[in-house]
Amino acid sequence: MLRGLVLAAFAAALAAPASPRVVHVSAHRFAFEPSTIELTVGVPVILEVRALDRKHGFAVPELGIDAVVVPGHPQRLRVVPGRVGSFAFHCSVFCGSGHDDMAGTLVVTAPKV
Ligand SMILES: [Cu+2]
Repeated sequence: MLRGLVLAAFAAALAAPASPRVVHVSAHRFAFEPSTIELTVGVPVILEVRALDRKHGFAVPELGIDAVVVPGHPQRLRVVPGRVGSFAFHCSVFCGSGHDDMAGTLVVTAPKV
């Protein structure tokens, strides 16, 4: 009986979807860190974007993402990359003289076999 319960719990744990990997991204004048984020096609991730100094934006136009981030309120953006490629992201909220330099790339690769 007990053994059956243990096996059932084990099977349930195997069946439960793993929680997505969380990728921490910080935004500050005038950069994102990291500026290159590597993702895998079909694998969900949470991009947790934090503003460290003032309001910034995190936009990935090709993926339809445009979020405003203010200090103290991280944005959790769920992304499931649909295809291989490089997708530019940038700050979409004017934040000062170096705003145009705030950019980076999501690099999406095929799953490793
Ligand atoms: Cu900006």
